[in-house]
Amino acid sequence: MKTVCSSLHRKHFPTGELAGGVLVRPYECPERWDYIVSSLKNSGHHALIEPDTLDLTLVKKVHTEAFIDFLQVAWSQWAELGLAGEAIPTVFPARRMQQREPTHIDGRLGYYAMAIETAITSGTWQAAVSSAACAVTAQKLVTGGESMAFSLCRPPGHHAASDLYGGYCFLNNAAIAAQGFLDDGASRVAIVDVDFHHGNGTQDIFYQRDDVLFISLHGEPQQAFPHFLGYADETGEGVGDGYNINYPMSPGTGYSQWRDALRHALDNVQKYAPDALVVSLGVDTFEKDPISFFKLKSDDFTDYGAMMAGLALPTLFVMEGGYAVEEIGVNTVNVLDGYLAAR
Ligand code: OKP
Ligand code: ZN
Repeated sequence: MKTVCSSLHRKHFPTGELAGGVLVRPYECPERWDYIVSSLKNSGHHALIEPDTLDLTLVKKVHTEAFIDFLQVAWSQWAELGLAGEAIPTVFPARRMQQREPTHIDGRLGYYAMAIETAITSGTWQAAVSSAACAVTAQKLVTGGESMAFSLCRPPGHHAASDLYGGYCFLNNAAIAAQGFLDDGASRVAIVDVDFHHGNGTQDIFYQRDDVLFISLHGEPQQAFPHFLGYADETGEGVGDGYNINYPMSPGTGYSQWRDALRHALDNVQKYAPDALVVSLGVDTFEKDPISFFKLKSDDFTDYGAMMAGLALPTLFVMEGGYAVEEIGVNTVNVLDGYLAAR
């Protein structure tokens, strides 16, 4: 198995996240990557590949040009003001307010943010680009004939929409990779998002399309971030109607219920008969995850990796969340090893 990863992820290292009313050290931290790399090596996966240069033309099929321009300059525009901290929005275009992009950085941050826990720092853009580059490089390995590949993306991507960042995400790595599969000849791509949080960004990007089936298993929005998307009645729009499927689940959900939802999801993937599968792999469904409420155990990750292999599809695993850092590597590699053993 080949893993595509880049140490440039370290360029994104915000020191503060607003949680519980105080600035805490962000849950989405650089050591997450280190723990995963060390578990990969422990499990005999030594093929770590550097990504190729990211093709921004491909990124622009998923994100707006204005949003990309904003991400590129946000830090320098913030730093020009000589402020003490990291770039965090404070004001939003809420109901009955104008949806016009302001010029001041305070306004621009609020215009493009979907949540405020995610600070922008000097190296955020560079890290986000390296993360998306990993996803596309791994996609090209799969298109080129590898039966599966893993892109160890950091920062994650599934909360990023065409023109929104937040929830630790800037560029939607999985969506960009799915678009890459299509551009390289696939007719249909399925994305299964097993991160604890709803993949609002990915859903939104493909909501009106039938060439990408998006399926998400997640904590119900009434109780879980991102709170404003992820209900079961969101099924797609226009030609995309029927090509978006959500499985929201309540606090305390354990593996037997979660597994039933995944079985249902994978049956839907099979009916769709895609040319490739992208798995948005978050392991924050783990029982000890500090910000989530599902109860999966480490062995359950092996089991569902094997279920995914049953589809026998060219498969790209894209790293998303997981915040029980000491177990993040084991849980992630369990999915990959479960997949490989069952193939
Ligand atoms: C990113 B990914 C919970 C606050 C949640 C943001 C979570 C972002 C998760 N009290 N804050 O989907 O793993
Ligand atoms: Zn998550």
